[in-house]
Amino acid sequence: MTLQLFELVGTDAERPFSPYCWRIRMALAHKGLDHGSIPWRFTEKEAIAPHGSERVPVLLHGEKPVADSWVIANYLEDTYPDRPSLFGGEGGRAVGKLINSWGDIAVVGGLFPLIVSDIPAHLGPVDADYFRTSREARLGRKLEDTAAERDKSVLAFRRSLEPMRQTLKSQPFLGGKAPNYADYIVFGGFQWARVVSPFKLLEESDPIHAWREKLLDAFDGLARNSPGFAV
Ligand SMILES: N[C@@H](CCC(=O)N[C@@H](CS)C(=O)NCC(=O)O)C(=O)O
Repeated sequence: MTLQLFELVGTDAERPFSPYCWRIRMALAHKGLDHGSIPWRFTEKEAIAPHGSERVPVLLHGEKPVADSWVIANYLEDTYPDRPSLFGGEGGRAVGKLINSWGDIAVVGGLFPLIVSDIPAHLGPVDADYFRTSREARLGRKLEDTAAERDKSVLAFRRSLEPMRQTLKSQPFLGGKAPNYADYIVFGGFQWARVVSPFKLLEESDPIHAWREKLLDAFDGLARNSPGFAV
């Protein structure tokens, strides 16, 4: 297999859950590129260190490593220009950079406190310890204390998505008539949540819910068929 993707998993190697790895899973499907998957766990730093990264996703193209989801998306776009475009041109790529930052900060960052307490149950003991210690240091409190507020804090998260909601009122995808990498950036966060947490993030009446359903079904249900909670 020419393309191999290191993907974050826990005790179930068939349950990849990283939001950034999901961006690349969707991007590879969009380009119609077959690839292998190398399951990777939080504490297996030595497996990716030789490829110059402490984090996943890392894509191996033959011997060549490419790390960081945004860098990988650009690499795929430039290496396979004859395949369906991830950005729809240079303007789309430039605005995609903004969506990437928004996806990291508002979407992944907004989802994090809502679902973080559900993640350790998916990890083996060593990874669960690492995860709890590192994330509690980041949050400045126990994972469970964050979870205790989530019925209230989800309302602020939903409100923070208003620019996207307004956009989806007049076009089916962030990419326009069809999804592109901008959609996969945001969807990666929702798929991360779906894989690890039964917590309900969106009301059924929300246009973002309908958008998420369409992306769950994309590429023959790539995301829907991956293990997760039906929320
Ligand atoms: N900016 C990076 C972020 C990658 C990232 O944070 N990956 C997480 C998994 S979701 C990771 O590998 N964490 C390792 C750790 O926490 O030690 C990207 O877009 O690829």
